[in-house]
Amino acid sequence: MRQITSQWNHFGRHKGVALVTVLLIVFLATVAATAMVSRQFMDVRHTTNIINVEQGYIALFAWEELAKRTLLMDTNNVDSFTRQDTWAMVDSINIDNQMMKTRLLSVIPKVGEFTVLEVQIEDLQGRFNLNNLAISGTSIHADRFARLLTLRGLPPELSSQTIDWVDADGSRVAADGADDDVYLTLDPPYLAANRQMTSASELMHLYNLRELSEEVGARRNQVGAMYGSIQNEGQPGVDIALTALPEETGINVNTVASPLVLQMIVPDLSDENARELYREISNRGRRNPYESVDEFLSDSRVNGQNKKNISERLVVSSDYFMLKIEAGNGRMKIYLNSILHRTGQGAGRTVQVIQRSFTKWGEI
Ligand SMILES: [Ca+2]
Ligand SMILES: [Ca+2]
Repeated sequence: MRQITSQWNHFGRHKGVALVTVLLIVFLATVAATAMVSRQFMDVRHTTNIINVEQGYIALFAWEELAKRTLLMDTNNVDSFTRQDTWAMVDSINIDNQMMKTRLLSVIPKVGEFTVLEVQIEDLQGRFNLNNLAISGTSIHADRFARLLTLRGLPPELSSQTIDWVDADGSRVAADGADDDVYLTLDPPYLAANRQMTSASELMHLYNLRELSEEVGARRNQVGAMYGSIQNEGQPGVDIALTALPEETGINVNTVASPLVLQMIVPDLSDENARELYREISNRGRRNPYESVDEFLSDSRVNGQNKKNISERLVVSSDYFMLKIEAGNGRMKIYLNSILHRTGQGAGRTVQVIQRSFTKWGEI
């Protein structure tokens, strides 16, 4: 009897081992199958993402082409530019006319599954071009930039340091400047650009803006808001005043980017007058832009100033524009910032893209 029990126990142990082995195999098979399904799912997602991104780029370039043609239509019709021109109908800095915005968005075609969520074409000549500071022989640009810094309570030495950043030599333009001789003493050492800026964000490398301390951080934010990398939540666009363009450019009085730009052009223009004049310029109809700089100078708020000094390097037409697009297909969002340059005259006029980035906020 004891022998039979022992045999049964022996048989039971074997059965237990077989069961565990079967369970182990089932477990391993399940793990392998799950891994395969998961891998397949990842592959499908990966492929979908690649298709989405490629479709997105195609859509962005199609809309960019549309913007170029819109700009050409305008340049063929009129010689002056206002914020009420076709291209400027959508302007997230000045979106008083919501209906206009909706209308323009509705005529921009869908490309694939992508639709435009936000579009803006801004006249970059409504801002101060930092590369003007590399032009020698005129003091008007340096004067305007210094005034801009004063208006925002920024340290005046940033003016000399910006000039040194873009001028060709490696030595300081003034005692409070900073050129190669200063940057080479830093740890790690670096050189000033000593050529035109390709982006206004190069300002962040200036000697007095390079640190990430709390005090300098506030200053960096103020400067960032002036070229648009930081959005002022309460009043977006109120500080917009700076850009970097590849040649000397005048400021278009029909498309000044903010009241701040007007105060930079016209010394002693009060905050209230600047806001009022900016609002008027923004609302001037397409048929009523300033035809000449003299017409702008005849405004009573500008009148009385030293007109000769003010009028220098002011214009009523523009050749540089920034296109900003935010688009989506319900699953992802894509962004485009392009600088468009108009060249040539009459029938030979063309619009070319001279710079592109795909970030949310273009630091241009
Ligand atoms: Ca230099
Ligand atoms: Ca220098």
